[in-house]
Amino acid sequence: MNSILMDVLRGKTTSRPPVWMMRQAGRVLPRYRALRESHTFHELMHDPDLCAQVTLMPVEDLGVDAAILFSDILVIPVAMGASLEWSDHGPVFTNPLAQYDAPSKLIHPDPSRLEYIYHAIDRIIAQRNPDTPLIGFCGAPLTVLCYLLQGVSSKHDFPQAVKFFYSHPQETRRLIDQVVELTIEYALQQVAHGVNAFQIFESHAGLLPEEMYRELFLPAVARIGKALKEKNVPVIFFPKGIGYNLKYITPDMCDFISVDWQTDIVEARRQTDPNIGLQGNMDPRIFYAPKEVIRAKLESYIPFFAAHPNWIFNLGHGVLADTPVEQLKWTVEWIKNTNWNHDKI
Ligand code: 1CP
Repeated sequence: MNSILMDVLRGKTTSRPPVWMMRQAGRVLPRYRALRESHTFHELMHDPDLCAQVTLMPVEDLGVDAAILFSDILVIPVAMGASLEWSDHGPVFTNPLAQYDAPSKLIHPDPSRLEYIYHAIDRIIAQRNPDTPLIGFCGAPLTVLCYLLQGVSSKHDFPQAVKFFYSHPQETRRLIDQVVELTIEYALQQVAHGVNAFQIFESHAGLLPEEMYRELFLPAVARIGKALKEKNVPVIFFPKGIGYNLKYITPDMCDFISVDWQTDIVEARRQTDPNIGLQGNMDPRIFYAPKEVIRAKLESYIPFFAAHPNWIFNLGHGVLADTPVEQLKWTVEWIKNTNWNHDKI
């Protein structure tokens, strides 16, 4: 595969950073919005043809260097038996598990409920340009458990889930094991069906005290990362809000860390193991600013890339739904057409 993203993930030095954006598939693209008029989110995920079309759209319409599977981290709670409906306003959990004392007994993992996703991956692999890498993904155990235990939390602080972690430590460990086991099976199936790289989304890493995250949840991420690395698939870990725990992430867990927009990228580089590459971390809200502001931010990454070429351009969290799509296109073009080595000439 002739791919700048795969080259950087494999440790090669390239003339510019690769570019893709979290949540690039769906949300902002006019063609996605048009499809959403006639199809529900559930239909777009479940129909292999539609799923392949939406997955490949950002490569065609934005010019990014990789596709990410169009699916959701919440497919794992669904495959564990959680009652989840996709409403027009997002996911709705009708029976959150934090109200029970032993939710692990109510969970019935059924891997066959994930099979439709592998059919979609087959379709994407058949339809893509062979040089376009496909990124598979899953949610990390803490983030998945937040939804399983509490459902959606308006301020993203998940008080019922956190209360459960403190009040039911044994059950919490059992649930973590159940999530990890199904997630590893899911991740390895994605690899067997052809994904080229894999991202683990820990959107709520900042929810817990650093020590608790490090002791309880980071080892669970490591189990998933190690299983993928054994298959020689590059792993990117996005621990949003992880703070000082960056130093505790080791190269056996992941190859790259996707840095959130709260953290200064130079500081993240200082704290992270030198054998782990970085991805990120432009604030997704910068696209509301005029072009000069965006250009100045992009230019600030040039000396960073010159010093640390193991870097992938991305945002510090997902693209927001009302982002002007022209700004995204302009940014991708800027990254591809800029001379990133002018400091070295
Ligand atoms: O109406 C619609 O079009 C559905 C909106 C939507 C979409 C497009 C949801 C519901 N999920 C997705 C797709 C999705 N989700 C992808 C596919 C690739 C892409 O868009 O590029 C990915 C990678 C995700 C990951 C995801 N889902 C995360 C982790 C990343 C992040 O943004 O922090 C999380 C937390 C979710 C849960 C989720 N799914 C959907 C919503 C509205 C939510 C958030 C629920 C909440 O408010 O907590």
